[in-house]
Amino acid sequence: MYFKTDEKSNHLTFKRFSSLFTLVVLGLLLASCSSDDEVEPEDEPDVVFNLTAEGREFYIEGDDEENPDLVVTEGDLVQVNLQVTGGTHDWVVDEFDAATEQIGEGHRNTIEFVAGQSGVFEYYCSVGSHREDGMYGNLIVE
Ligand SMILES: [Cu+2]
Repeated sequence: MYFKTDEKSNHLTFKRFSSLFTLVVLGLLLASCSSDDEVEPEDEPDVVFNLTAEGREFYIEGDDEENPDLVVTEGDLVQVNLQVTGGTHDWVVDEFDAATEQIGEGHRNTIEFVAGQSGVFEYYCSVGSHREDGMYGNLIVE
């Protein structure tokens, strides 16, 4: 008789403890989810350019036009994914403080910036004399 009661109360205590434990775990999960949101408030880009750099040219992936015009709309969040398939390059637009890292063959680097002003702006590669050698094109913000 005594044992039974004790067992019962132990069981109840365990039940309470386990539901409390579940609440704590849930709370922690929720807290980690919301803090993730704070760390990465990244918006979806409005425009994505997948660019390849090789020699003294940029190309849009899947197209062979050299240093093509890149056209966006004023206010767009622009994402540039640069992939280097030969040499070392970067992709820079001074007016928007947009610059990838200088990366070597086989590497990729992604940046995002807001095209907050309309006009025609030069994008270029800032490595060595690449810009003078013709490694530039137009970012057209309409
Ligand atoms: Cu370059």
